[in-house]
Amino acid sequence: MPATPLPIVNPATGAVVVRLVADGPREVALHYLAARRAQPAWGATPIRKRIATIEKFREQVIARGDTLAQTLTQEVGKPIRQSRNELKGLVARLDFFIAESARTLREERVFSDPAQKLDERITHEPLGVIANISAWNYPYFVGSNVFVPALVAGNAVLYKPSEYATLTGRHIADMLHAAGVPEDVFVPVIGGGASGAALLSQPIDGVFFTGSYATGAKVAAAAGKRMIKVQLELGGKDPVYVCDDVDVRNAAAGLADGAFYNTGQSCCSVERIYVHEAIHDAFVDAFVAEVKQYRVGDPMDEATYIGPLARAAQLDVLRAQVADAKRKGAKVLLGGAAIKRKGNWFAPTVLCDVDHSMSVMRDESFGPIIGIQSVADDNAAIAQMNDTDYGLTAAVYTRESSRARRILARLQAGSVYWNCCDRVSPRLPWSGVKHSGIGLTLGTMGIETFTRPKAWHLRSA
Ligand code: TXE
Repeated sequence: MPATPLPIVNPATGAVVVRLVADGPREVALHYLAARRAQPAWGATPIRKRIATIEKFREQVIARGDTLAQTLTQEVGKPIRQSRNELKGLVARLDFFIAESARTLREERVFSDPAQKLDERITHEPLGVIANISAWNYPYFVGSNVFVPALVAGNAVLYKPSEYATLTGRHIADMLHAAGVPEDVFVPVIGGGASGAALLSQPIDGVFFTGSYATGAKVAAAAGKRMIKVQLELGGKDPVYVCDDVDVRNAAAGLADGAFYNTGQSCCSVERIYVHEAIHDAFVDAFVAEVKQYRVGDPMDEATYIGPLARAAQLDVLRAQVADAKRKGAKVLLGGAAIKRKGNWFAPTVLCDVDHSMSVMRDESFGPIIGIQSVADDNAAIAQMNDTDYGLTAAVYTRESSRARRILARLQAGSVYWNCCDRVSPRLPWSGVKHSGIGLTLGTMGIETFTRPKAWHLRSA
């Protein structure tokens, strides 16, 4: 079979950075065999030694910070300051796993009765060889949510970075190997969808995926037949409701950042805003004023806030959403079209007079575009926020905590926010409902998830 070329393209310029070759079925099978052979010794290594490799990996991330940030910006178009923020966040995430893993995975005695001479215990066994099929929007983050606790728990990891974040993925592999993780225990698999599919055809013990609902459904189908553990972090259409009692300018500033940070390509980017009718017009004015200040331009420039889209294909999705919304009566307050320059550029776009007949309020946009809809009251807001196939995050802005709690309790989402948005904490589980996924990462539950519990019933003679 001929080798599949994998050109790495800078999305800000359209220039080819480097030409690679994707791993085909044969290479993927060899990677799998190497990982299978190496896993038992890694699983038998004391956990404190495995954690020590993550401590060394943390040192590498800090020491190589500038190069890592530049590669990320060159490869996915993330503005350089935001690339550095991602790395800072990565270090905080590593700190969490380093501090919590040994305690979370220790052997537990859950029952003991000397009269019956009985002891009941739980140990956490590694799953074995797992596939980590990852995304490009926060490649250091979303990968580390999986491969760090998976390695600490004693698994071998076949890591497939997104084809849009391949160079970033290779940096991760270099740093882990330099930190002492054996090369056959963390194995990068380079390529696109075909390499991912080849990985799924190997007799792996689990698959942990971040990406689109459409691909996630294929991954789940492949895993279902094989009865292996499957975890999916998929898309979102994350809504926010702004109540009538807020400081309008503060709320507008926070939500514009939530919608446009990372050029609107975060898992938990704000994708739709519902505003109480009493403050709707004032909020829209403040929001548009905020977005107008954002600097669009070369992502390597320190002053840039909005860069190109990582994937050219998304330009058509955004164009179609704007055209559909305009046809159905939406008003374009800002932007509304691609920017004519080399690379994948779309102008920051704000739409009002939108409703749920429009794709922009129901389908994932994943770009610098937002619809703002007026609502009559809290009940109307809740109904609209839940009117979607997705359920990753949802937020409410209000001064009143009891009102916030009442609303948040009724929202169908894995994470809910009061007076904040677009936020992930290593201490809290990260999960979605409906088409946003199954399973979870992060929190101590996100460490346990890479193990299977073994139940010990011990009766002494
Ligand atoms: O996703 P894909 P893409 C959403 C977002 C984005 C859209 C498409 O809306 O615009 O998905 O992004 C691998 N078997 N999110 O194209 O196709 C692929 O190589 C096995 C939201 O990046 O789902 C990559 O490594 N693997 C999300 C990974 O799957 C396959 C973050 C994801 O690719 C495969 C990213 C197959 N048949 C995208 N086909 C979030 N939660 O933030 C592809 N892959």
